[in-house]
Amino acid sequence: MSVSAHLAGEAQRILRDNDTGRFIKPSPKQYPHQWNWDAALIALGLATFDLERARAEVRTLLEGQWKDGMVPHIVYHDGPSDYFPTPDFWRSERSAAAPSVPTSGLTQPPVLATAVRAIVERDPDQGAALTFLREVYGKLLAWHRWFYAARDPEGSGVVALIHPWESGMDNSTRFTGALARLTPTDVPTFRRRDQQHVAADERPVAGDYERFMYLIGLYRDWRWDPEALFERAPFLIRDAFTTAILHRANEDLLELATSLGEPTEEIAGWLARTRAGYSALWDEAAGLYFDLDLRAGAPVREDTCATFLALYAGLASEAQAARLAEHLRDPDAYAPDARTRFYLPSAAKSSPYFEPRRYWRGPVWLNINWFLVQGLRRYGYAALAERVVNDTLSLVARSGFAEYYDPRDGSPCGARDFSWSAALVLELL
Ligand code: 9YW
Repeated sequence: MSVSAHLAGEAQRILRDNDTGRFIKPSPKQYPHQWNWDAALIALGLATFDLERARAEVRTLLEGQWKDGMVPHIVYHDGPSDYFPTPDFWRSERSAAAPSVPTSGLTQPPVLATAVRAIVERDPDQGAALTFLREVYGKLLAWHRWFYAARDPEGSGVVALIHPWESGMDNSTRFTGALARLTPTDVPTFRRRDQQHVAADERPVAGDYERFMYLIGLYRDWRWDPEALFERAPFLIRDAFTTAILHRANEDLLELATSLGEPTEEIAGWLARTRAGYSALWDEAAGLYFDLDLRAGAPVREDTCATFLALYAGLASEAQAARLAEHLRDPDAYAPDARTRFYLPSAAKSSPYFEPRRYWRGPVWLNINWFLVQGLRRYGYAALAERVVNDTLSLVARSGFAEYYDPRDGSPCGARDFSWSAALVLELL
């Protein structure tokens, strides 16, 4: 059997093993509920071999959608487990917009419309594909509308996060400054449970975790009201990463609208708004995109993998893309050298905060590699894209489908048999 046939078989096995029947868990033990962008990436991988199962994953995620359009970051279909936060910690029922199924009160990067487009376009039965699309289209549109209304009420074109968890990159080095400025008071009582299945030095430090809980405590007191959150949240960051994913998802949503004969003006307006606003994040001297910390009133001058998502979204000019590609080839920043052997460390090696095994502060993540590959191909950097694909496949071949990997030696970190790692390898093969 060829190496790729073997990897594909293993990847499909992991997705089947993590399938609870209603949704696919991110991993066997660590994350026993349905996560938002995990579900979208999983659906994308499922669409390579089982379209019906891919559609089901989208439907179950959307069961958690709030009445105001937000698709939450965790949906607890089966109630509590040994994962913390438990459903009751969020107090989401304090919001009139919450659905009947228990969910978190935050959102996550909106990859879903991109996955839905793949599911629709790959279906040989276009009649069935359009029936499915009609069922979900309005929900996707409502979520994107919520993003622009709730998280960019000022119309800047760049959406803001109220919690690091919303980026999906919880303890990224780009949040270190903003988190350090918080003084947690009245933190709800909690007991961390994330270290029971994964080594403590591969997880966020205690100070970060306390701040994550502090923010949730405030927001649940404010009944998860989007206006109050935007006005008062002590953590408010206009995020280059989420905005790039949203922009790309809007390109996909526009295509889907066209195939249904739905109006496209509103989506075209969002695309124009983000295209105009995103350029404000570019720092010409550094040659990088930086988030904007609205509470500090200053750019977040941290070099992380998030900067490359502008390529995925088509938001960079040719000249900006060339600077980013040059940066990718720099061994002091991201390129493999004597210190690291694999693309793409999640934070630049030159960052004082770089930690090669600690979660989002240095390890390689396969979803980030997948976004990067799409972006490099989009701008014609085919050789660099192939290098990232090869690194991704050799990580999996040597260390299995881990949650993340140490870029120095490719050893596995975090959970094993991780669903989006499996799904995205199916996409890349
Ligand atoms: C946690 C499920 C989620 C991902 C996030 C990742 C992590 C949950 O796991 O967050 O408890 O730390 O950071 O991106 O969606 O895989």
